[in-house]
Amino acid sequence: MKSPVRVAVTGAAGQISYSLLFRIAAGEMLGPDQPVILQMLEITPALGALKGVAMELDDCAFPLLAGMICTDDANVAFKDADYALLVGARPRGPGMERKDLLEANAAIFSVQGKAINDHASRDIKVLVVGNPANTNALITQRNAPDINPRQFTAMTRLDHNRALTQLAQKTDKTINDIKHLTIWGNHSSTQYPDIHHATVDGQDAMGLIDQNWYENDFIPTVQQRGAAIIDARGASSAASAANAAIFHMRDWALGTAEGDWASMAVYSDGSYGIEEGLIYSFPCVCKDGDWEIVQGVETNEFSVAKMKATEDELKQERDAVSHLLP
Ligand code: NAX
Repeated sequence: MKSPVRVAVTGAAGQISYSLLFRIAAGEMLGPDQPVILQMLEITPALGALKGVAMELDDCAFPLLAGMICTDDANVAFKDADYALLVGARPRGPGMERKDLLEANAAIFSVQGKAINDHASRDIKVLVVGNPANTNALITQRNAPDINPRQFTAMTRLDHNRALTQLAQKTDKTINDIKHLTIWGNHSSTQYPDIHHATVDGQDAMGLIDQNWYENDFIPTVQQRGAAIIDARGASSAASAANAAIFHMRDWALGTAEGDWASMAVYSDGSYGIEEGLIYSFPCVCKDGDWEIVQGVETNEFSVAKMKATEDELKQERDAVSHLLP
């Protein structure tokens, strides 16, 4: 058995974490031979609820759960952390403008970025789930100047998984038949789900569907899926979001499937003309605990316009909080 690694999870008493923590402790994120110590962060009023979650984790008697810390202090939660899943965020309240939401979250994620910078393992892998995820990841990264910016990512895997299922259902195949699908850009309604390079059972996906379905059904369905879940369930996606976080981290740590790629919002190096330094979702391949943006994916005029629109939104989000960035 390996020695335990430390996994920090914020928003640990929230609904996503209620699914996420149990799957991490069961070994689904880092493998069946990797013990974990869970370092769970919450705001002070939620510490009671967090204690209940910790009691339930105890009651699962997970063989891989080597320890737990419950805290409202980010410096404690991120101490020596090897992995961090930043789930907790400020939700949009009544009458709150987008700018207010960005600023409220900037306050949270700058504190957490500093705590990561000062206390976490130098090799930490960070995934931001809390919305607006890409810009929250950017704020976290900018507040952690001593850590390589490549170690800060945001989650578009839920969008990727949603797109896989929509395409599988349309073509009467399974998700196992689909490869090389990409979510570009922001985890928001401007994201661009791209199937121009996707194959379904070895055939070009675009040859199996018509452009009208692609533009007017598939793309909006994937973009608006979060709102559709809220309408149906009366609450936002939780188990599927936790599942996507597990897949993102598992692939980053243990590698993407042979012959395929995954969508990850990562630190842009200027690939595909996307401004350097934005946290933008690209097709990525992971190996040996590191990710690489897949190069040479052809983009037609339709794709370039959509990739640009979501890049523009990310620039606007960044500019709205630029006065708070170090
Ligand atoms: P909940 O409101 O159930 O839980 C959030 C938890 O975070 C709460 O317990 C709250 O006390 C805690 N929290 C707030 N501020 C904190 C801070 N400064 N430090 C530590 N904890 C803090 O929300 P949940 O449904 O779990 O969703 C969490 C976040 O994920 C939201 O921002 C949501 O918008 C986002 N999502 C992101 C998705 C993605 O694909 N990237 C999809 C699902 C989800 O909508």
